[in-house]
Amino acid sequence: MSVSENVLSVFGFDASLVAVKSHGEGLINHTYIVESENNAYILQKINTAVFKNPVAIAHNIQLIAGYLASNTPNYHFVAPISSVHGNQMEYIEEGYYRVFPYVKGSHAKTVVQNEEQAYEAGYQFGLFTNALNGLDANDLQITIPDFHNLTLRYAQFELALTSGNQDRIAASKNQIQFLKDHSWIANFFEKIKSNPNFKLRATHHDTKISNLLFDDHDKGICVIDLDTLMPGYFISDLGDMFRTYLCAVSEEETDFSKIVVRPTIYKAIVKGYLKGAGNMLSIDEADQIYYAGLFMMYMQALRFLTDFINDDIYYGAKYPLHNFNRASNQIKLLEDYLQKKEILQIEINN
Ligand code: GN1
Ligand code: MG
Repeated sequence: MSVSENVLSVFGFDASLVAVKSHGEGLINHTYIVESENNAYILQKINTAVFKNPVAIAHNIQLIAGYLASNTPNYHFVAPISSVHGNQMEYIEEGYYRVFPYVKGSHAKTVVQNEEQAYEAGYQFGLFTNALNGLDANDLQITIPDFHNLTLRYAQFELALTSGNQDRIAASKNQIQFLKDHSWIANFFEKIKSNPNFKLRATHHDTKISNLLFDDHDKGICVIDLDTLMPGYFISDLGDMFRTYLCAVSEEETDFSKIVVRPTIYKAIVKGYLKGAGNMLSIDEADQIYYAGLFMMYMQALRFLTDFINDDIYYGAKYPLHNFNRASNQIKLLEDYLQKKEILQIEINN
């Protein structure tokens, strides 16, 4: 997909003076880098099949930009650039677009290579939620209803088993059985939802490593991609770090022998997160640090397998077994994580 001259001009770019290239590996939005002679920008087209109310995204970004500016003015926040009409988001040719400045001297990573990077990411995402601790999370709008509602994700999985592609259901027999056998992970989430000591917080909901910008010394500069910023529980952010950093290979890996949880990375994430979070977590919340990983790995396995059974309607697929493989990958990760429970808990108590 390419970007039209019209879209570029709404954000003040002259198509003959900029170079536009696809950027990043996100599954949902289309992201481009726009380079002029002296500057670079990130242009994004929002996927409106997923984000049905893009105006909610713009509302949230503006709300927290204002909140951070008055409460923690030193916090590095990347606000969108206004269009020639003065808007931070524009509806052009049946699509919603926005532009961010490219943060100079920054780079993004696709995998966590060492403990220092894991600590730094944990720290930055903890700091982010902590900086917004005083904001009433209910003032944020919901950009994707029930996004991390594991109860609903389980119900969607069960529905797919009755109405989905029968051949794909048959091919997924083992994965389906595994997910059913571990439905206690979904049941436990119900306890969390009804526990008043679990606070609804301003939650990022997509803490993969490429959503943190690093400087040349591998220190974090700021978190990016605030489309799924909504009220949520801390287990979403901490859990997605476990899900995406603990293993040296990603959810795309199909050689499952490489899927191994690294306890030292677990310890580094937790240390960093708790440092950034300060004393924000309640005792009940802090008791569920390990559960955060179960929650996110299990949910992602459910989502990938459900999508495979539903003929890839949500994520799409680069090859026929793509979502099947990603689900199997996440199940393998969850198995190793379950098996290492004791070791991981010893790590954080030391
Ligand atoms: C999607 O598009 P991306 O990669 O930022 C998804 C996340 C999943 C992730 C899995 C809005 O994120 O929830 O964890 O894929 N985002 C949405 O790779 O569904
Ligand atoms: Mg994202």
